[in-house]
Order: sequence, then C-alpha cells, then structure tokens
Amino acid sequence: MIWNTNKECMPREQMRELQGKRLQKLVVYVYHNVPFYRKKMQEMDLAPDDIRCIDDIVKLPFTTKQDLRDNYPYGLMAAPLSEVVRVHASSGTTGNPTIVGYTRRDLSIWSEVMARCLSAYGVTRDDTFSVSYGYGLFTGGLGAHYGVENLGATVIPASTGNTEKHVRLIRDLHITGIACTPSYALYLAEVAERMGIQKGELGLRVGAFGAEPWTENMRREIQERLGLKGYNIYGLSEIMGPGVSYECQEQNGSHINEDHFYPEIIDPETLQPLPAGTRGELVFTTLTKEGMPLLRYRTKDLTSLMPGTCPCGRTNVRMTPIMGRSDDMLIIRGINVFPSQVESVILGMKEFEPRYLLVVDRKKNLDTLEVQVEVRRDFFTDDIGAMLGLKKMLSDKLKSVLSISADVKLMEPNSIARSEGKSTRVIDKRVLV
Ligand code: ADP
Ligand code: K
Ligand code: ZN
Repeated sequence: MIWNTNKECMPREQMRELQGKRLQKLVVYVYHNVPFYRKKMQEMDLAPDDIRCIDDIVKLPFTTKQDLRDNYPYGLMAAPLSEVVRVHASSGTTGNPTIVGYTRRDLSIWSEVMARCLSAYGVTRDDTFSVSYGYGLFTGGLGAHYGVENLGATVIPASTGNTEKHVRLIRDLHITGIACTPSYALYLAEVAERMGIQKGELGLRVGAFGAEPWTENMRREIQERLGLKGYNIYGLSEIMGPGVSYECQEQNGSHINEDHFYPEIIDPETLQPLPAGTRGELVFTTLTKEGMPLLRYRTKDLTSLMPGTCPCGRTNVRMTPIMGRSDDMLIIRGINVFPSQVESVILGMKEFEPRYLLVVDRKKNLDTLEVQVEVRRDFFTDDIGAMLGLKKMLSDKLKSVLSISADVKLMEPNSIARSEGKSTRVIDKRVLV
C-alpha cells in the first residue's frame, strides 16, 4: 500500500529536479529570514543565486546541534511566531534544550509523511492504533498521533505509563497496531506475560518502532513475544520528528521521504561527502519546512544510503539501520565499540533477557568495560559451575565481536531498570572524572 505514489515512486531524474527547485526556494527563504544563515553565507561569499540545482547543496554551510543551542530559543526560526502553531523540544540532557517550531503547513506535511510510513507497514482505516510514544514536548507522541488520524485509522493516545492498563486496553479495544520504542515494546510484552495474557489474546498485528537504535535480533525477540510484525520508523525533532524514513514490506532499509528531507552522508572528521553506499554521518536539509528550516543539519547518526530500486516500487532512497550515534560510540582502549554490537550478541543467545547495561570506567589508567546482562529465569541457577560457563560463553562471543575483552556480570531476572521511552544503555564513568 503506497500512500502517495506520485512522491514515493517518482522517477529519479524528476525527483532530483524537484529537490533542486525546492532547495533554490529554501535558500532564498532562509537568506532573507534567518540572520544566522545570511551571515554564514556572506562569510562564505555565497549568494542565493549560486544554488541552482540539488548538487549545489555541498556549497551550503552545515548546521549543528550547538548552533540550535546558541540560538535558543527562537533564533533559527524563519517564520514569525504568529505563523508558528506548535513548538516541540528535544530532551537535551545538558545545556539548553533544542526548540523547534512548526507552521500549519509543516504540521500537514508531517502528518502526510507519517501516513506514508503507516501505509507502508500495511496499516489501514480498519486498524486501531495505539500511540505509546510519550506525548508532550517530545515529538514522538503527537507526531505519530496526527499521522494515524490523517491515514484514517483509529488512534488510541495511550502515551506511556500505566502499562497494565495499556495491556488491557490493547486486548479490550481490539488494538491492532502500536507505535513505541523497541524497549517499551519489550516491556509491554513482559507485563502482558506477567499478567498471564497470551499474545493471541492481544491481537496486535503491526508495530512502528523507533526513536532509538535496535537490531535484527531485537526485532525477532519483539515479534516473537508480541506476535506482530515490527517495522522501523526513524526521525528526529530538528528535522521534523518521527516519519523522516520508514521501512516497507521488504524490510531492507528505510525509505527516506526525500521530497521533504534531503539526505547526505559525510565523513564526520573531514566533513566531505562520502561515496554512495559508504557509512558515515547522516545530514539532512529540510526542503519544505517553513517554521524552522535547517540547511545540512548534522544528525550524528551513523548509517549509509542504499542506491538502487526497491522491489516494493518506491524509488525513494533507503538508509540502512542506524548503527549508533557518533557520540554514543565508545572508545575503549583505543577500540571503537557501539552498544548495538553488544546488543546483537546478547539477543542472539537464548540464555539472556534483552536487558543489558554497559559500564565503562578507567582503572589504573586502563579503560574497563563491564557488561551487565539479565539471565533468563529458566537459566538462572545456584549452580556456580553453570553460571561460570554461561559467563565464559558470553565473554568469548563479545571478545570475538568487539576485539576487546569485557567483564561480564550476570544479573538476576528483573534487576536492570526498564524504560518506557528511550533506554539508557551506557554508563561512562570516565566522563565523570
Ligand atoms: P531527543 O533528542 O529528545 O532524544 P529526538 O526524537 O529528536 O529526541 O531524537 C532523535 C534521535 O533518536 C535520532 O537522531 C536518532 O539518534 C534516534 N532515533 C530515532 N529513530 C531511530 C531509529 N529508528 N533507529 C535508530 N535511532 C533512532
Ligand atoms: K523530540
Ligand atoms: Zn521498499
């Protein structure tokens, strides 16, 4: 099911032309309405006229999260506040939060791209869909909400919290779809199991999972325990919110809504564009946004673009699953480690719950990595020999994948904190020193 065949299946040449036209318009718009961009362009000796086609995008300046913070709260807004009808903010653990603003047209484009995603997952007007991303300043809740309504399915604005009640609602209201973080999906499964409610009774059919990185093994685990098919949804508040890219039935990469969000992959060190198919930092330009348009925003998310056509018929470029953010890559004893690598190993072993925490520290000038992981109830025993065997098995696998040794700490079932939103996977004690 394709929501907007015209835009999702556009011939490549035509798409590039459309992107070029939109970019030209955008550059004129920000030049006149955002002093920050005008100044940057003037410093680079760049006039709006210099941008004539989409390939000229590489001439434009980058934008970073720090730029958003420095211009807190409304400095990067291009539309006057009288035209802005909604504001969201991203969590931002340190410093100023990042504020984003939407005009009426921005909101309508947001629900359009969300409807494209949901259609690709096979959601129809006959579905009843629970939105279990947090409602509020976070973009997940309201973003998904209006997408479901736009598509014409029935939205249940469950948000997070009160998970037992939510499980009963899923069963009683015949909820067939759910949008939430993959961590919350697992937590929901766990609560339903504890309540003695079978996945068949729940009747869930489709899940839209995102807001944090997740692996294929995590997908299998969630699908198995909730009895649904789980699809990736990607987005970030600076660019729009959820709905920037989405998986189709092929589940081989996520199609980018590139008529609105133009993607580039750059080398995060040199800032040079990388050849197609190479992994690097994802950069987006908002081609149509009015409220707070951004030029070449550096997401810090690491992925690659997949050129070529998809059997689903969509021509929009796909991105591979996010392997992590350049800022959550850990450097341990000089080796790059991503939490997602640890997740893959743990979720590939039946003895462990999909619950883990990485604790990084520095002892006697040497980096240490401790991997805490919950053992499944059926495998947790008093038999020390068995537990040591389990520990060794995981250590060996981690060593072969990460190329450094980790100190495995086996934890009792239910001992690692659950999350309703994005999970905390890493505690890096080195940054506290
Ligand atoms: P906050 O900044 O408050 O965490 P955002 O929604 O803006 O809220 O977070 C966006 C970030 O979440 C992305 O840049 C990316 O790192 C992560 N993210 C979102 N969707 C996915 C996904 N499907 N897979 C991996 N990471 C994701
Ligand atoms: K947000
Ligand atoms: Zn496809």
